[in-house]
Amino acid sequence: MQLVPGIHAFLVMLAALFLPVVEAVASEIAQQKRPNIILVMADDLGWSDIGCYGGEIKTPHIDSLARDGLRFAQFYNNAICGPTRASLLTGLYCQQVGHRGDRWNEPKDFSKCVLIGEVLQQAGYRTMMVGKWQGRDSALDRGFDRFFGPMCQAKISYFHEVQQNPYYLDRKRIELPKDFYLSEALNKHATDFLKESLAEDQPFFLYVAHIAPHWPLHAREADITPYRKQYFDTGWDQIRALRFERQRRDGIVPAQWKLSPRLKGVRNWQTEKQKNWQAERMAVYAAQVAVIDRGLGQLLQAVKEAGEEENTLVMFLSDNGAAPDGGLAPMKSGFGFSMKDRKANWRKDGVLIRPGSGPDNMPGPHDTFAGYGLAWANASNTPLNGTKLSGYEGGIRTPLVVRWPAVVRKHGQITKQPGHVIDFMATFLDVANIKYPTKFDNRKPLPLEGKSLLPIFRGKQRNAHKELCWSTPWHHAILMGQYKAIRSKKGGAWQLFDLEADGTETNDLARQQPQRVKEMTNHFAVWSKRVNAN
Ligand SMILES: [Ca+2]
Repeated sequence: MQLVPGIHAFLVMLAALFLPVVEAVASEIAQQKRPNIILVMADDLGWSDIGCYGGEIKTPHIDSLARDGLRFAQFYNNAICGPTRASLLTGLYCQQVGHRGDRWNEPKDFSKCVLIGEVLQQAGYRTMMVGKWQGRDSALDRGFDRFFGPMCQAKISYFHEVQQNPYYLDRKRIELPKDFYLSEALNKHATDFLKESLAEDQPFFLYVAHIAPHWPLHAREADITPYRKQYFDTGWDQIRALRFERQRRDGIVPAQWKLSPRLKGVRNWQTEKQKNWQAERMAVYAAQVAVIDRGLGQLLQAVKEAGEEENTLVMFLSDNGAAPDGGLAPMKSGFGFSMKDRKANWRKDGVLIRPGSGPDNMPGPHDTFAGYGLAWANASNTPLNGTKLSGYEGGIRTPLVVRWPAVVRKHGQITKQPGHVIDFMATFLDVANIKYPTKFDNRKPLPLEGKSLLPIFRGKQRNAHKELCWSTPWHHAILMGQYKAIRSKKGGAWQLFDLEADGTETNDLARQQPQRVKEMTNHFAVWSKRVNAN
């Protein structure tokens, strides 16, 4: 009988010996299960340019994310590069970290925030970034383990180094190879970083901040060719009609919405005198979008080959709506370039730019500098009203496509739940099971403004933001439930739109519902004061 307790004691002792090992293994498994995160952001891409939001530009890889995952029909940014990036990186309204609609992408007041790379890095993630870094310091000082891209302090060229945009690989200043093309270089370095990470056990965060399809219109001839005839044959009116038709068919916009009218100044395509030139502008832009998609394809292929598809969260969005710049008619100058000032000191190699754009100076080549203009921006944002810089939906609404097979189970979903780039920080911390820090180094970050999107990924209803507010370069705006109030920063009356019935903001309800306008604008005033907006 004595033997039994002895064995029992022995077994207890054995279990006690192994318990830490068992726990360690369990914790290692939990550690391994933390998802990888890939975030790809386009720059100045319109709401409907990609195929899965109605566009005719070939984006098979972005569309594959939609097919296997989830599209957000009402997701928001801050209408311009820097403010969107500040919110994306911090989970705060950009005004809270010192932004007032200006161009720098990083927060100015670091005492009040922590960056997404910093938090993920400290929690054991490998953090990597390629692309648009507009800070005056290195991304490696701001929470990233790896970096490739330009320190953007001036207008970019896709083909050459510009004096004030030096390129870095991590902290090393690098010279660009011959036959350089910016988006391809970003694709290559993103894929290289990704493959390095996939070879290790550590979970990773890869942030691909493309600069395309932001002007200038620069693309390789082989990428432009497939689009030239299509845009000449259709024109912007038909492109808008076709995109709208596909959006309604696919359920990305409700049937009762009306197509927003042409933006002021945009003419009927039939009366356009320079169809060749106009078509070329959109064809070059489409080529720039196609290169982004190709890069995503390379990333998805690497993830697939490593067998990491199931546990990798992939997201794609744009930092603001399509940009209105570039003019509506041929011109002899633009973007600071003219015959009097061809900016010999802009490009590092000193090659002069052929200023302006027109039938005798087609966009696309390395020595041109052009934008596609308001008419095509209008088409890029189909069916929404407004452009980049604006508080209308065409300025602030972005596609957001999400694939994460382990969590987003129902394929091809479209959610109407609203979200905002302030939600990324909360989302990434939630999926990685990390607590938002109350203290980081010597900083005391403000409480998060964003809310996790994870419930939406899981197919559930999340508690919606009570309100979302904007102070964009042109407008003040507030969204509460299905209603949005907006006014010009130059003054004038508030407008009110029911976005559920009228997402294209064609029917102003302010006169019919003055009480609602008053209530919403009171909320806006409180927000504006709280975040110190202008
Ligand atoms: Ca932008």
